[in-house]
Amino acid sequence: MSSPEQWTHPQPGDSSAATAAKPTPEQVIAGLRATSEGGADLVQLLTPEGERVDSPEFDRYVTDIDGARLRSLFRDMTLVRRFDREANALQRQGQLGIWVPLLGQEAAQIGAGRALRPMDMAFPSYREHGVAWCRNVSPQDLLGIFRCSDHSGWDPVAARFHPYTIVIGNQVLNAAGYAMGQRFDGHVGDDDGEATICFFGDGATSQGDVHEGFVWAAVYDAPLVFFCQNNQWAISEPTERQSRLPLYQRAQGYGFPGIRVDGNDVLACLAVTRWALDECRTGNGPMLIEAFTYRMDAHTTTDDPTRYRLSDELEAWKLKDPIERVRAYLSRNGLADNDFFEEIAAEADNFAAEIRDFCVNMPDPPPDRIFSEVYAEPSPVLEAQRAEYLSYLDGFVGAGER
Ligand SMILES: Cc1ncc(C[n+]2csc(CCOP(=O)(O)OP(=O)(O)O)c2C)c(N)n1
Ligand SMILES: [Mg+2]
Repeated sequence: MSSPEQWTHPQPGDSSAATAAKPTPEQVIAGLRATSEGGADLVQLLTPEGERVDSPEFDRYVTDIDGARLRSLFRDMTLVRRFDREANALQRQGQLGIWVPLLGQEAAQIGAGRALRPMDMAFPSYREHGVAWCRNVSPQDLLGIFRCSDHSGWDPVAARFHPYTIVIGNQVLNAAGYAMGQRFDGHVGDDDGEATICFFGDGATSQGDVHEGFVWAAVYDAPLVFFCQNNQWAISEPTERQSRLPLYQRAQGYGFPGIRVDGNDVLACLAVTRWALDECRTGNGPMLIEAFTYRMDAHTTTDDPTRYRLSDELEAWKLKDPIERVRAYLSRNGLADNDFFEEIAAEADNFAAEIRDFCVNMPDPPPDRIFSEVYAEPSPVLEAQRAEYLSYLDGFVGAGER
């Protein structure tokens, strides 16, 4: 495969022979495309067909993943997908203001989420419902955000999961600062150390905040795993419009390691993220992981991807489905039978019914909640604002029923 790294770039003073080594238009196209293909550097432990690939480097990070644990990862991915599909349907029925689908990204999120230790901290963007699941943030709390009745229903310190961030790339700065704090507070340096993980997309890598976060984390050796889910699209912009080289290679320019993992392979994502977190907790951070995956649905429920991408691309990625390859592996190796798969399907159905019931009956939060949840301590100014707002609301017909 032709890739940008293989080309000879003319330097000042180069002879015309060197200039003649400029890439042809075909090479340019192939090279740009090379940023959106798995490539030789892709870490993979489970093929799309569900076959185990040996990895001398990463097998040791998943030696504990026996049949039971793999079944558990399968369950995580199945339930999270079911939650996602139910929430998508709820939006279509007017029960949510908007939904941000994770379809196709289950392995990246469950692999990374299950690699975290309790004291590690995670900073999501807005699509990380699978990581939220691993941090025990309830799906009901997520629904509050998308029903627009809540900003964030969980305690980020207790959950070790920061509120969702919609401003692209902004959480990278928050995470860099947090990880620098972990280092300054002496929580890094041995196997008991802490680490931080920060999730963002391929499009976010073009944001200044991400660049600044990379610089700060690098020069302060922050214990931070940058976890980029390259789902090939930033709304309607393909990855080729974000970078001339594979995203994981960006890390080199900042002086820390970058690695590309098959983002549809839950085992590889688990192994690579465990490795990267371990490096960070023992003082060798930061690290960049590019999880190579695909957004199988729309960007959000307000988007129509048929306007900018071809359906054959989606069809090709369906063959790399993150859940199906685990199902194939479990079945082929006699680690799960039909009863198991039926049990999980039934659990997913019940879970979806619970989600639906909760969502349609979700109470609106009391109107003064915005005054009680923003600052740690009340203040006279805040109290005055609260009183003024409540008396304003009392002026409306039916206010007494509140
Ligand atoms: C600073 C900023 N600019 C623009 C937007 C609008 N916006 C929302 S999502 C998005 C694309 C992000 O793509 P990517 O980083 O690849 O993440 P993905 O949605 O694919 O997970 C954009 C441009 C925003 N939310 N914040
Ligand atoms: Mg993207």
